[in-house]
Amino acid sequence: MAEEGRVPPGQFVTERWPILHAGPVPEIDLESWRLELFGRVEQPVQFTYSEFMALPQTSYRCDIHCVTTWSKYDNLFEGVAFREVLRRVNLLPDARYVLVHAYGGWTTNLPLEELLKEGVLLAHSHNGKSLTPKHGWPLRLVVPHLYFWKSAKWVRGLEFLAEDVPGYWEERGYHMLGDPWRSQRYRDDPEWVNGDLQRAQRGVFRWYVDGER
Ligand SMILES: Nc1nc2c(c(=O)[nH]1)N[C@H]1C(S)=C(S)[C@@H](COP(=O)(O)O)O[C@H]1N2
Ligand SMILES: [Mo]
Repeated sequence: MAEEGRVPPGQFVTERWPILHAGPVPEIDLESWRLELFGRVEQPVQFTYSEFMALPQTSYRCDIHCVTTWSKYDNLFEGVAFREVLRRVNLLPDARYVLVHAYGGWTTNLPLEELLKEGVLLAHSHNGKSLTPKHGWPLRLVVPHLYFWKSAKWVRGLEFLAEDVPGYWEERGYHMLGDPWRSQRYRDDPEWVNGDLQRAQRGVFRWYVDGER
């Protein structure tokens, strides 16, 4: 039974976990994998995979809401809280935004304060299993309270910025914040053509059948 108010406007609930991304799944080697924190910081910081995995681990259960209208309930993500990662870097006082960089060159932008909220993780596991490459292995961002396109897969860098700059989908018309409860799918600016954007996303949309790798 659907709980009243659990699904944001315009969303339907699926049991499956669709896969959406632009471009191919990047090939990543754990030996050379790094997570880099850079930009408006006193000193850039890098983690190797083992250094990252040695950080305090946490888990968070959440619903996820994709802008293409599917929602999936009860996802248990495991990883390191964004707040915990942030403790390892000294930000300059004007750092207000983050541009998240993925292997393969994809990006997404978020206000820093959104990343400090509860449940924001850099996750390596979902429902007790390591993420599959298609879902962002070895490490993805999870921002449960925003549309799921903000949850970058294959994260390699967090760039701290003084000004907000649009990432990959945001440049193509998606909202700069993306709050599903306020239906912030597209940028308000009439200059952004939503039809083209929807066609572009349809091209990368895949249904994932549970158990398929
Ligand atoms: N690196 C990267 N991360 C990405 C994307 C992408 O194209 N590249 N797509 C985003 C979008 S639009 C969605 S809805 C979610 C989908 O995650 P999933 O494939 O695990 O369901 O990943 C997000 N993270
Ligand atoms: Mo998406």
